[in-house]
Amino acid sequence: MDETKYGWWLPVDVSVHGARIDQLISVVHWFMLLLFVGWGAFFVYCLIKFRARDGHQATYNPVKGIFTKYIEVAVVVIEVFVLFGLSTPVWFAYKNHPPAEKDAVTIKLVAEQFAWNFHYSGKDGKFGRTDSSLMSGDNPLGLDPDSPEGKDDIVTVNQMHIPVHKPVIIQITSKDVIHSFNIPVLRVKQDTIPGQRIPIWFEATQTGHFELACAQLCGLGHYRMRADVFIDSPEDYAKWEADNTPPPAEAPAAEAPPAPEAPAVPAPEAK
Ligand SMILES: [Cu+2]
Repeated sequence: MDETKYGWWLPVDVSVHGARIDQLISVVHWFMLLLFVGWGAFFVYCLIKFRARDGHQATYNPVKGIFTKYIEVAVVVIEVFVLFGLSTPVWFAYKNHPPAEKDAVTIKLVAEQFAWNFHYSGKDGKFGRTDSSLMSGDNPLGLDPDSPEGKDDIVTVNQMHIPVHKPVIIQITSKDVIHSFNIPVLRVKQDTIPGQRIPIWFEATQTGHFELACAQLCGLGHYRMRADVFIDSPEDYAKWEADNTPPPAEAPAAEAPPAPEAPAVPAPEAK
């Protein structure tokens, strides 16, 4: 993983939609800093101004001042603006504009304690049938081996490969408890809810090796529930896909080699 992309501040943003989110985070934090310093200074001013001293008793009565009232109203107005004027439009712009499925790479993700199982549809673009009754240690997604669409599917654990400059839609769900799918560099975070398939999307702007972390305390192994995120160039992605696609004619190929051997073995026995 490229550790240099993570530091004390926000990690590098490698998503198309992330800039507006970062801008929002920045506005909110500067505003909070202003409030913190402003109200802190006001608090210290009150401590000094109304303290007990020689010939003067400490006062606890509310002081009616028109100036602080103006400040309070201004803070409320700014907060309403931050919420409805800045945050809501950013949220709507992202949530109301999912990429078209035909232009995107669609991946299914099933989270479990404590791993991320990715399911790629493979070359045919169709996901094989999955069934929870088929789930096992070797088959974490319960992929039906008889499903024709599933023959070329790719299943990975804790490894996510995506192409750069192409929208990606991930249909996320969970096997057991609520987890949270969080890739900080892509500015995406979404809870994974058992029984629900929730789409989340993004488009990466640069290649690299990053990290996906579970952002919801989900059990004793939560701390190690992470995955490697590889944002590949189109060529590297195609190569990865080709290298990891199960051999297309797996069943006939497996039967074919024993066939020539088969006569050879009984032959000596026959003699
Ligand atoms: Cu988790």
